[in-house]
Amino acid sequence: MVKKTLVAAAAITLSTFALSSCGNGSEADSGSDSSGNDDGTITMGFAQVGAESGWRTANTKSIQETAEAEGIELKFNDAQGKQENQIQAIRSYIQQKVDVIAFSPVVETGFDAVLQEAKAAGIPVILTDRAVDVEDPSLYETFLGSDFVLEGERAGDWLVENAKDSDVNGDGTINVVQLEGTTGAAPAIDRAEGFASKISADDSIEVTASQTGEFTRDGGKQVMESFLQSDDSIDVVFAHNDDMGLGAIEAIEAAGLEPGKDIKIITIDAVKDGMTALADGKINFIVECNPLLGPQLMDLAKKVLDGEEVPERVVTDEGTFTQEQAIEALPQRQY
Ligand code: GZL
Ligand code: ZN
Repeated sequence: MVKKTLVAAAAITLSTFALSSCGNGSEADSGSDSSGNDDGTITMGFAQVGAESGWRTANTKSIQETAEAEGIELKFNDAQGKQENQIQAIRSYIQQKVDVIAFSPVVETGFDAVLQEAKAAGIPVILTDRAVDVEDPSLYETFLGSDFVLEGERAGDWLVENAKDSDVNGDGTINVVQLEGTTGAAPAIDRAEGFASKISADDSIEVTASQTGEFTRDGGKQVMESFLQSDDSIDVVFAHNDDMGLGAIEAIEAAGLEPGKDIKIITIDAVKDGMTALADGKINFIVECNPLLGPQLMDLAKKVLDGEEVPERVVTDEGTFTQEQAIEALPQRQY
């Protein structure tokens, strides 16, 4: 199974390079109408995962606002987290003969057939946010999004560096419970992999329980309630996104414990509600995952339709935040 891996040479860090297009002499006709519409506007079909988290809301807003600003006609579908809905939406875009299809695959596998249909219809596909595992890498033009393994590694690195303060109950082991993202989704698989690879450096750190909270606040709360019922020695929660971490905070407080102090919390995303909890000391560390993919997506779509070369993968540039940094950064945060 050929999995599109991060091609270091081709990976262009979003914020430091403008997307270099090594045109194939198409400059001459770059003014040509690059879409099926006679008035030259581009029609894009976008199949979104759902509206499960603050990250997703910000991601959708960025895509819709950028399409509007750039005069791209956007057909948009919210799959409510169901792969079959996403596949159906892509099929409908093929029937409507859109110029380009973009989507964030809810899970990594099961898209080969519908992507073959798009290819047969001559409609280019751009992946955003989440990757797919496909046999034939020509089934999509490029992938624009984060390096989720790196995000998990950054979370693990922080815990290793802060291990001594993280054994809250002082029993000599750092007992971690993990709130996983959607089962089978690239961010869930890769963040868990990155985190595990880094904490293996310190054998006093152990993930004693791990379960999916579906990237939602409610899911995180329910799973954390069950963890707290079965284990009274939890030191740390590693949540694959802020929303599940915020749900865990509710469960921890309902159990009469102080989040950020009695139980340390590490999350990923850095959306406003997460950063606010971090600034308030209820979360201890957040790894950023940038949802503002709209501008780069529309730029890539235009280049693809103009027959220009685009990198196989465009990795977003992201950082991390401590409690002090969150206090600093909050006023400027866009989402
Ligand atoms: C990550 C994205 C994840 C976010 C979650 O790029 O796919 O899905 O981390 C969202 O908040 O639900
Ligand atoms: Zn402990």
